[in-house]
Amino acid sequence: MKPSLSSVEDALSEIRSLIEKHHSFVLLEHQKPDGDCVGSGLALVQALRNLGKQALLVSQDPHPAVYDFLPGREFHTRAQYIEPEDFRAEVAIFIDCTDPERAGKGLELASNSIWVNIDHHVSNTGFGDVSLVVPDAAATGEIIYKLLLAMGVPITKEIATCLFVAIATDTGGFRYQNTTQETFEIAGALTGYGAIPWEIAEHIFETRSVSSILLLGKALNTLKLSRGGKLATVSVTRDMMAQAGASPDETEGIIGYPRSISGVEVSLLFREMEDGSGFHVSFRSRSKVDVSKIAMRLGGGGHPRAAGALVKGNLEEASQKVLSVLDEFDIWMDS
Ligand SMILES: [Mn+2]
Repeated sequence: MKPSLSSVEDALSEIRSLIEKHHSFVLLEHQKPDGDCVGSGLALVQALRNLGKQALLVSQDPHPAVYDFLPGREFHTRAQYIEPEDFRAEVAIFIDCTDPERAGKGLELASNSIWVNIDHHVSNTGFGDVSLVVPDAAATGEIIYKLLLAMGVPITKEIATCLFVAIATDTGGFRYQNTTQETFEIAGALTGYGAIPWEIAEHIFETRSVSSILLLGKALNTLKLSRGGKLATVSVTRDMMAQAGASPDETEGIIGYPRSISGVEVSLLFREMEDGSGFHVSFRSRSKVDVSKIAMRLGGGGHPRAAGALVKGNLEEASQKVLSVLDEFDIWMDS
C-alpha cells in the first residue's frame, strides 16, 4: 500500500500543473466532515483564492460548529445550495474521501471535471484522473501542506491555522499511533507560519456545548464491557439525542471514553441513524486490532485504529451483526 516516493512526487507535480493550467475548482468534502476534512478544505480553498483562482469548498453536510472559528468559511457552501447546471468547475478535488461516493450530493458538481483525489485512508480506491493517496500521512492536512510547498504558494497564518486543526484533530491532539516525527515537524512549521497551538486546542478540545455533555452522560450510562473486558460498547439513540438537545455531530468524542478504560482493546459506538433504519457504528482500537478490516467486512472503512460502518436493524440486531464479525476475527485470544 505504501506509495513510492516518486509516485507521490509525480502526483504532486501533476496536481501543481493542473492548478497552474486551470481556473475554476470545486473542492469536495466527505459526508459528515471531520476536522481533517474541514481544515484541509479551508486551507486549500484559501490557497487557490490567493492564487487568483475561482475556488469553492463544498460539503453535503454542514461543518460541525466547533470549526466556526476557522478562517476561509466565506469560500464554503453546502451542495444543496448549488445547482449543478449553474456551476461548472474545470477541476474537482476530493478531500479525505476514500471513494467518490463519499462526497454525497457534492458529487453532482464534479460530473464534467478533471478529478483529483487527495487522501490518506488505506482503504482509498485510488480513483480519479490524478490520485495522491499517502496512507502514512497522519492527516490529509499533512498532504495538503506538502502540496502547498510544492506549488510554492505562501502559507499564511490563516492557512496554517486550518492545516494545524486538520492534523491536531486526526491525531487526537498528537496522541494517536499515526503521529510521527514528520507530523511534529509539519505542526512545528505551521506554528512558525502563525498557527497558535494553545488557542486552537482551546477551541477544538476544551470547548463543549452543554448538550454534548448531557449526551455524553446518557451514552456512558449504556456502557457494556464484554469479551473478558477487552470490548467496550456504548450507544446513542435518537431519543437520547432529543432529550439532550444534541445534534448528530455532538456524538464526536464520546467513543474516546470507552476506549480509555483499562484493559479495553476495542471500543464501539452505536449511533442511531436519523431515519431510524439502523446504526452508524464507530470502531476504535487501542494498539493491536485492525478495525478497518472489521469495518470493511460490514461495508464500511477507515483506518487501523479508527473506522466506521453503517449497519441496518434495531440496536440488538445491529450489535449482533457487529459482534459476530468481530468474533470471526478471533482477536480476543492473542495478547
Ligand atoms: Mn482524515
